[in-house]
Amino acid sequence: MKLSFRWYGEDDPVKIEYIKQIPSMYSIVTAIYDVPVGEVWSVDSIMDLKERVEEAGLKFDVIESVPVHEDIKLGLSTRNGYIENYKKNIENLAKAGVKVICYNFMPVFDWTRSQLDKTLEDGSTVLVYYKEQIDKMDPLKGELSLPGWDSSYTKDELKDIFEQYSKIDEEDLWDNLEYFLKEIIPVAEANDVKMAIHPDDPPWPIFGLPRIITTEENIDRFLKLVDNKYNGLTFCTGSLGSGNFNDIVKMVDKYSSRGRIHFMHVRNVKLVGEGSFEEAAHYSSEGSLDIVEIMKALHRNKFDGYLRPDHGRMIWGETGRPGYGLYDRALGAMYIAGIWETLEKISKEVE
Ligand code: DNO
Repeated sequence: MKLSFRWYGEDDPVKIEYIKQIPSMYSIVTAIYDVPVGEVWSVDSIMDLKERVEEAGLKFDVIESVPVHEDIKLGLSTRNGYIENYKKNIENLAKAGVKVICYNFMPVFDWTRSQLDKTLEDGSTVLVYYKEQIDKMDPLKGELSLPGWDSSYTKDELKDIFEQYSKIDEEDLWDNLEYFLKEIIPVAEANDVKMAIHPDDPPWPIFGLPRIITTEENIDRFLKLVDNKYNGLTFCTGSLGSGNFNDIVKMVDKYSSRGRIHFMHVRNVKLVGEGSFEEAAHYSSEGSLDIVEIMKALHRNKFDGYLRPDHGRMIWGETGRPGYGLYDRALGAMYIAGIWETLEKISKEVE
């Protein structure tokens, strides 16, 4: 297991030097943020980023994300140009030694929550998703915008994209994903870069838009679209775990034993009624997931991919990017590292 941490570059209130101070931290997960979705990242900008990460004493192995242009998801005739650019990005990142690329195939919106700063009893704040609040939201009206969303769309553009998606159902989205994978996975393999799709968060359709990377059945289908280890997963425990229909420990066991998990996002989530959830501290009893059992499943399958603590609460007066403060993610990292160290020791004692 290679412990890593997401860093948003120089604009991140969390300094890379602070990340390095977390014991056993191995690598940084980052991206080039100032290039519009669908365009090619220059080799120079990638190399500069690599240098900055390595200067801080960390590895530059994982990119999260190289976003997929909406025309690819929609299957428009313009997709081929964007797919060519995507291949170029894989090649350029491989030149810098990148080993894993995380991406997602969620129409229009990435992760979605109804509130980013819900105060818990202990005074910490967390991201929450309350179904009744989401049901009242209309992304086409008002100034609704969340940090995971691509804010470059105007309301008119958004209307236009929604209109195009109204002609697309889940099966079309599967076809468009398959088309994309058949193009890019051979390039990823030739460049020894593992592609790792991030599941949909939350794992069900939102705002009438289809979502498909949601359940065990669908992930099985996804892996078969191109049955090659370069076509793999970012297994996000919190995203998939927001649906009570997903047995997270079983899924981690299954996909890690098959060598299809290249990147783990580990966080806890507390299910609070049908279709609603609150994010929680990593510690198992704080949420609905058993983090120890998840780590045990990875350990028994000799997981040697990358793992990062995922969203944390805001604690100790920290302010910053919702979900991506330093303190609670660092606590999560140490909790995970502690479980792993214990499992390593126990397995050596048994031998
Ligand atoms: C949320 C993240 C996601 C993830 C993308 C991958 O915190 O896990 O935004 O980066 O879905 O493309």
